[in-house]
Amino acid sequence: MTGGVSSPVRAFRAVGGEPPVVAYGRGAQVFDVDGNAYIDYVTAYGPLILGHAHPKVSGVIAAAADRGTAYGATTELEIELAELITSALPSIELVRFVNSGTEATMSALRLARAATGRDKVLKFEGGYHGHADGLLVQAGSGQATLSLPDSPGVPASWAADTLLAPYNDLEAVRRTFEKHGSEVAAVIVEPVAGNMGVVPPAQGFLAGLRSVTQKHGGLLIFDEVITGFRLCYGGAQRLFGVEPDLTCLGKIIGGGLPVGAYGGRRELMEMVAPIGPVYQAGTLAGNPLAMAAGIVSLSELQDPTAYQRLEVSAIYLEDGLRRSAQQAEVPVQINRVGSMLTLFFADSPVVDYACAKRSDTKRYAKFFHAMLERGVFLPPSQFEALFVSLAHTDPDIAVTVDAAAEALASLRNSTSTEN
Ligand code: KE4
Repeated sequence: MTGGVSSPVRAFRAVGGEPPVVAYGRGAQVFDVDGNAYIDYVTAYGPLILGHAHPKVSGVIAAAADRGTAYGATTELEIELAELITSALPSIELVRFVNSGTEATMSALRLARAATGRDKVLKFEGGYHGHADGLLVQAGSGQATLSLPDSPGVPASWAADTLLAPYNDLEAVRRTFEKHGSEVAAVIVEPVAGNMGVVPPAQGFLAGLRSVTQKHGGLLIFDEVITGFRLCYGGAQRLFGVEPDLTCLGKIIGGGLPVGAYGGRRELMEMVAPIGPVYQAGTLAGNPLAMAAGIVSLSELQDPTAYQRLEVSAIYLEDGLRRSAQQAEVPVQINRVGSMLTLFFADSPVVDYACAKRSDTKRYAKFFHAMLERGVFLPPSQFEALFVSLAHTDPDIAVTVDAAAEALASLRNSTSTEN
């Protein structure tokens, strides 16, 4: 396997060292093949809001598998998950399931280009929307970690059709639209950025994107692959009260199995095959195992206390990390929205990718390993989000905060230039 991984960020290239091989997970913990236990805040980069191997999730997957794993035909499970999604996110009148977040954003962009007859797309520096060609232009996440501003193999013409603006810079977006407005098919945005580390939208930013796209006839696409059902049951669009034209989903809606989805207004989604001419397809799209896992995950999240419990746990963690950094006199910035957060080794607020990149990534690497040695598995990159799940208990967070206090204190005496 290239790099010994199935996805680059898992190789620990940004933090160094040999990544553990995981044997199994249970609740808030993962266990490696050497028997080491870790309190896990990677949570598979977002899907596992219920924690690892939740008995209800594992149970429905087993039951669905007993009946078969794929049919190449519609099942009632797809219809049930589609109904859960369309009722949770009213901006989605019709939805199409795919197998990953990448497929969801790639398909949504193809649809936006078809619907508008335009080619250009605007994304944000540090925004990551999967690895479809046109989106690997100064992407965040792995790209930011590997500091590959543009991936080789992406045709120059694709880069030319992808416009960039700094996240939270509405003026830059307006200027770009003044110049290219008639060519822009869509703006695609993470309504809360998770792939430059967590960066919340500035006041008015999302509403501003909504009005500038409406003014120029482009579509607004919310990439809610992370934020969908993470921040609240209706996603970021409910939390911030801004309705996109198209929404991309993934992660949580598959309960840890391969899934993605895109959806929006009926007249847009009816342009997609087999009703309309925009082609998109997938052998295992809507497969019964992922649908069953997604249904039970969303059902658990309908518990009215679920998001409150996540908020209380995340605040407990954020406060503990902040206090530990203050005691260690290590300057950090903590950005948190709901149960996703990032601790940046930075002196000033992180409001966009340029700020995030000024973080002391060497210090993050030291912190990461100091925490791993103490049984806490953080995302192996400064430019990822840390996720709290419903399985993280107060004792788990207390252990995490104690480990952070020791880890940060050990950093105080070492500067980032030391090896
Ligand atoms: P996938 O193709 O990895 O299922 O989804 C792509 C994607 C799309 N949109 C957003 C906002 C995303 O965060 C992602 C994937 N996230 C990354 C890291 N945050 C997944 C981890 C990985 O690449 O291994």
